[in-house]
Amino acid sequence: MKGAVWLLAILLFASPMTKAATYIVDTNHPQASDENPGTPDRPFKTISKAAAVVQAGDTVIVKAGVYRETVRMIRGGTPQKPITFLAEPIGSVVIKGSDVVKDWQKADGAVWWKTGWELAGKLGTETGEGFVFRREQVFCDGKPLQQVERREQMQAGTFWVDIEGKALYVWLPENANPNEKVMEVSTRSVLWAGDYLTPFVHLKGFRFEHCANRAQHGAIHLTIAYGWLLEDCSVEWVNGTGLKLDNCTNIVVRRCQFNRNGQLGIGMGDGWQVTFEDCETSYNNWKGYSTGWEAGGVKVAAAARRVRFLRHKAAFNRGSGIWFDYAGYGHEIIGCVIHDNTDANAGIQIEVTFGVLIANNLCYRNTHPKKGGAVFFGSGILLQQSGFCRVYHNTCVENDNGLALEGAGRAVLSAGNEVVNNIFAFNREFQVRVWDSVIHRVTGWTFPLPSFVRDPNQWARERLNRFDSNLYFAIVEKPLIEWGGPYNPGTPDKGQYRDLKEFVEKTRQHSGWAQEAHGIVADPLFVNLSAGDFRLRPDSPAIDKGIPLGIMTDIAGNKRPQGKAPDIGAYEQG
Ligand SMILES: [Ca+2]
Repeated sequence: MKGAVWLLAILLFASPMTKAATYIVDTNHPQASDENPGTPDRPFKTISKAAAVVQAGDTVIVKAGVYRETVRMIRGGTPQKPITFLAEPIGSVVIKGSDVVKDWQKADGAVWWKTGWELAGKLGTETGEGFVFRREQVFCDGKPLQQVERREQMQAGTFWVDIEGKALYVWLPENANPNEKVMEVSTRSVLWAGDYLTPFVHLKGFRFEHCANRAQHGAIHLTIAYGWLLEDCSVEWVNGTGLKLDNCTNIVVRRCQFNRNGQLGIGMGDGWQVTFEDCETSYNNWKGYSTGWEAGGVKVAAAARRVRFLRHKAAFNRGSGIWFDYAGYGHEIIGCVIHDNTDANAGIQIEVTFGVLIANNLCYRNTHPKKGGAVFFGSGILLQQSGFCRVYHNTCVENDNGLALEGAGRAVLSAGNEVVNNIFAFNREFQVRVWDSVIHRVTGWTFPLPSFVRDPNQWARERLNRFDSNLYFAIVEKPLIEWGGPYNPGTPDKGQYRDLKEFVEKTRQHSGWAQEAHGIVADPLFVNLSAGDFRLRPDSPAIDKGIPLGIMTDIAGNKRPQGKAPDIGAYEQG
């Protein structure tokens, strides 16, 4: 016994600096104060206080409540000793960018106002329509009011900011009195921030709301940060972007929702080794930012490398579901469900990006109004000036176009893409649309070949894009494939094809090898098309018609292949 006490004393004495601390934050505790030591009996009042004192290896437990503050990390952890912030219980801690505003004065009629209002001035030169230049948000009992541009546009359910007069006006639903409601107005431009001085931070179970961030800025905003883990968090009803990762590396985001944000769910610029697992970005861009600029579910811009979206959901956004744009490579989009996005360039949009694996995804009912003639928009999957992408085992249904591949317009060529074992069915315009002036005359390749290109000579020969073993079906009598498109100067196989026989023959005549030698045209026989159940019926013609590609599971996690060969599409039925 005595020996054990001595051993304990020696251990404590030998490593006094490595003992991890646990701090408690509990804003609703009667004794809560930032002058406290952060113990259960004498907890901190704010999360910011905990962030100011934590060291590597420490844990901060935040108790249920609303926290109206910005947390800026000062120190970080290490791989072995991360700093952990834990909401207890999960989902009970709401970090809000809004403040409660009281003492409204009556202006006239049902309109009330606050004078001396100076929050957000004009925010810059972002493109878009409507009120994208301002970032106030007003919530009445948790429900957003709609912003109007001029006083005379006010009606029940709206607010207006008089910039020059420095006043905030509200007109509540049912002409209610704001002094009898909980009125929250967004005032903080970031809610949690970290950078290269604060690596290895874990956040678990927090909700973020009401941030007055501008477009392209995240309510959670990390700059050159690394080693962060976000789990079971959500960001909703912020003015700009939910989560922004600027040049971050080795980040994991798991089971988080970034929904109902003004511009974008998730934004990234540069960075590498970032994984999103089982996350969601839906109902974003309610402010109406330009969807040709940056808005919708996800946009990963600039030279990001190896960003992975696994089992991601992106639905009902105004804008593309997942958009990779410019000079990135090595990404993966696997097992995702991307649907009902409007004003969507595509469900999955790959722009000037290389070596992306796009497998086992469902892309359905994504649409675009196509004002201005970008006819390849509204596609389930869109590859623009992108190369060496592998598009395997996807199911693209009821979009404007199933898959579009655009090659012209930039110096970079769309070449070396493989589109194999996909279902393109019930899309309204074309099942596959290849708009490409270069597909038949590929010239120099300026990017290094991806590592999965084992035989450069073979790939040099096949720098043409390869389509094979896809299933096509249209309900109306119209061409399935548009091949060549108007950019094309005219090659023997350019044209619109209603059946694959002619397509196989024409492409074989032109290039010496056939596209879609194993393709089929048939109703895929989904379990329930109108209910969005795109599993295959036992009598589906897609069963066992795929080419083995090394994709060992399907979208539901079932083993692939089963039976004699892989099934075409996202599901392996048997
Ligand atoms: Ca099979």
